[in-house]
Order: sequence, then C-alpha cells, then structure tokens
Amino acid sequence: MDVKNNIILAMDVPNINDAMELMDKISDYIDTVKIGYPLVLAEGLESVSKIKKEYNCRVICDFKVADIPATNKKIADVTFQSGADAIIVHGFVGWDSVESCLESAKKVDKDIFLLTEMSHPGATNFMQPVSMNIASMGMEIGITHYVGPSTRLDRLKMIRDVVGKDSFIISPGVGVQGGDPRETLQFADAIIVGRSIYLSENPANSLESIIDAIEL
Ligand code: NUP
Repeated sequence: MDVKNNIILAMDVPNINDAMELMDKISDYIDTVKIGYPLVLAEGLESVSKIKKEYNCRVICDFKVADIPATNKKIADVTFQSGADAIIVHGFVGWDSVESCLESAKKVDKDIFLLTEMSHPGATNFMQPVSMNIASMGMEIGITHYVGPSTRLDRLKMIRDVVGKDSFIISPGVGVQGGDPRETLQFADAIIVGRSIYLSENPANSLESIIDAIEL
C-alpha cells in the first residue's frame, strides 16, 4: 500500500457533510483516509463508498476488530463489501481472530492492519507488555501491515525491528497526542493525523506545514 506524502487523514468528524467539506479542502494533498466509528456510527458504512467515489481515495476502516473468529469474519466481510481497502484489527484477541480477518481480506485482495501497541498513555497498562508478542504473532501468520505508536518512538522502533523492513507500518499519535511527523517516519511508512488537520481553521495550511516538516 503506497500513501501519497506519507500522510493518512483520520476522518473523525461527526457527519458526512463535514467529511466532504474537509475533503474538498485537502484532497489534493492526500490519497488515503482512515474512517472509524465516529463517522460510520453516525452515517453508516455508505460513508466509505461515498468518500471513495467522490475523491477516488483509499479508505482504511479503523474498526479495531476484536471478537471471536466467526464474528470477526462477518465484520471484515461487510467492511470490504462497502469498498474499504483495508481494516484495522486488534491482535490481543489471538491468532485465530486475526487470521479470520486476514482470510476475509485475501479473498478480495485487500489488506488488514494489525494493531500492536496503541498511542495513548493508558496503552502502557495492558497493551505494552504484550505488544511485541502481538507483532511477532502477526509475522508468524503472514501479516504485512501494522499500526504502531508515534508517541513512543523507542517502542515504534522495536515494532519495526520485529516486523522487519518489508512490512508497512502506519503510525497515529502525531500532532495533538505529541508525536512528531518527521521523527515518526524514521520508523513508520506513513503517519496518521486527525485533529491537527480537521480542527484547524485552515486544514490545507496545517497539512502543508506537516508536509514541510517531513520534507525539511
Ligand atoms: O493507537 C492508536 N492511536 C490512535 O490515535 C490507534 C489508532 N487507530 N488511533 C486513531 O488514530 C484514533 O482513533 C484517531 O482516529 C487517530 C488519531 O487522531 P488524532 O490524535 O491525530 O486526532
């Protein structure tokens, strides 16, 4: 999966009109959008196909799927039917739950991203002790796409060491959560940015300054 400018927009806006308005302002700069529960619970899975159709971009569905294999499969199948290019899946539930999403993705030639360690402070409670095991499990079952935190670069580096240079890592936590775009890209292939863009008075300017910071 290639990402223009290495920046993925986290589209955590409350409705499709706000999403479309934001895309009108910034779609020249990005080609990959991450859509999660805030927008999909408000507007349904059609928001995925609407944004893809209007802006011809890739969509990663951030559903942090974490159920038994049979239910995970249903969630992944319906997500891919909506046109999503990839889905984010939790690893702590174990190999069989993750594999069921991987099989669903492979059938339609799409990707899953395995979430290793999260970016927020509380991830140190329960996720951090197992995050490298989650990454290793991903490698054992053939996963090539991962999510790791930009807020703890030492941990992101460790995840890169486990998944190797050929895996594709995307990294949230840049901006409001404290992560730095340029430093994060030493270890990640793309950064995920939400509030620093969509809460900005001028989203295009904010995005341009992130791109400038990356290209310094
Ligand atoms: O560990 C994670 N941290 C994180 O922030 C995994 C995620 N998927 N996210 C998501 O990335 C979060 O739900 C939000 O959609 C985005 C970061 O947004 P922001 O902090 O840039 O506004």
